[in-house]
Amino acid sequence: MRSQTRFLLTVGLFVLVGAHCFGQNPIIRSAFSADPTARVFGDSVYLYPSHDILATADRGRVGWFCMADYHVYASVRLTDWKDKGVVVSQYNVPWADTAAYSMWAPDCIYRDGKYYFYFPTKARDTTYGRGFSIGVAIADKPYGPFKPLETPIIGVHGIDPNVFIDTDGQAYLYWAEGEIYVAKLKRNMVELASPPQVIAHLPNKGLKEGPYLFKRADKYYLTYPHVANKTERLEYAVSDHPMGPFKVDGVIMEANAHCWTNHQSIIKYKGQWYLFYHSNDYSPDFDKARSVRVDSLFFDTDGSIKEVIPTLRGVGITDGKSEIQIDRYSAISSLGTSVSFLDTADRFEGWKTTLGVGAAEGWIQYNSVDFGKSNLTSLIARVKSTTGGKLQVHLDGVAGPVIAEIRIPATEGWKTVTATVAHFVPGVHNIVVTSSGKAVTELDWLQFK
Ligand code: FUB
Repeated sequence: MRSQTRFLLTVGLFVLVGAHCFGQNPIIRSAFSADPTARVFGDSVYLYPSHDILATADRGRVGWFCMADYHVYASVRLTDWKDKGVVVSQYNVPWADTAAYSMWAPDCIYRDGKYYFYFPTKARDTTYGRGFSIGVAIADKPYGPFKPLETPIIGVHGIDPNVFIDTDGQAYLYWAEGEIYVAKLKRNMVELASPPQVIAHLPNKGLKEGPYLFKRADKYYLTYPHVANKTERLEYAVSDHPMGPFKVDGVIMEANAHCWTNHQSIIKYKGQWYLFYHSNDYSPDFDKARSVRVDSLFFDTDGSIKEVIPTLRGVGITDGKSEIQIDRYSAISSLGTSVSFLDTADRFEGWKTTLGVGAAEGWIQYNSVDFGKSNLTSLIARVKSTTGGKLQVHLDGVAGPVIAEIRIPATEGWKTVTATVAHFVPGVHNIVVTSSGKAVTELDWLQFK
């Protein structure tokens, strides 16, 4: 639903419950986003992704990546991402080729009171070399305004910059150009302090790009997308030193057949590790229009990274009083339930769940809903069913107690109906919606009151 009423209702709700929603994947719902670099600055996480747009005959190259600028997003809870606006555009980079639309994967890092934003793009003339150069823009705040420098970093050619500052204060720049490169940075963060060197002992077959290095318990983890088979999967190698030698250690996330690229960053925030990555949720037929996701990441006792299985549910606790987008499910029945776009002409409208598909009873589960402490007595749901039907909401499992029954009158269009909450149980719970009978019913969202 995209009416002014819904907008006002949502704004009102944000004010009331404090924007405690949108923890699900993808996390950026208003535009395409890719190549996410997440950074913890102060008490917030700042997200610096690439910004995919669609190329047209007079903008970029149709069928290829097209990126003109970068936005930064911020969140404290990782469940509500605020777009803080454009930080750098190809039109305000003095040396950039504005016909290139090649503002690929960026990074941002803090040092000595300044925020340094690193980005690759193509230069207008070949003085800096052919192909991609890497530029820097500097700001006093993580959301800008960023001022791009007059020239790119001299001596660096390639894409996907990543900067790491070690505990001894030495900064390193990583980037990709077929291989993954590293060089020390001077204290000024914008000049190389050592010649570029290739990071050895990484897989020698299949493209590697998107380096992102982090340190944990004195080990340096170099993570990178690698085409081990047909599309990119996220892998990592470990070392005792930021420049290597590295030893390949495993897979962080398996390849996704629908999206050729993937691109990662890993942060620890409030005691939990998170993997930011991308897929093409809003653009299933064109994988150069991507969307950023986040899932939790865990380590084994030996320090190895446990493989992350991508989820739609994502991270964080969803406020029971917000619109619960149950189509971003934690689990779903193999029969009787399906998830599809609400409107294929405007996919940013999001998704809906259909239950009773193929006359089979189905279910869908959504984890970690916070009911709070005060009594929630009713449930509203946005639903549709041409025959009319009934849905049941269970607590903590398909066999768990039914806390509400949603009766749906026969309707051609979407309708908001109210149900009584039979058994209120405070705290954080998983909820399961089941179809009752064999009627086909559609559910957009539900919300406790
Ligand atoms: O977004 C353009 C390119 O695709 C990035 O620079 C690569 O890492 C890949 O994600």
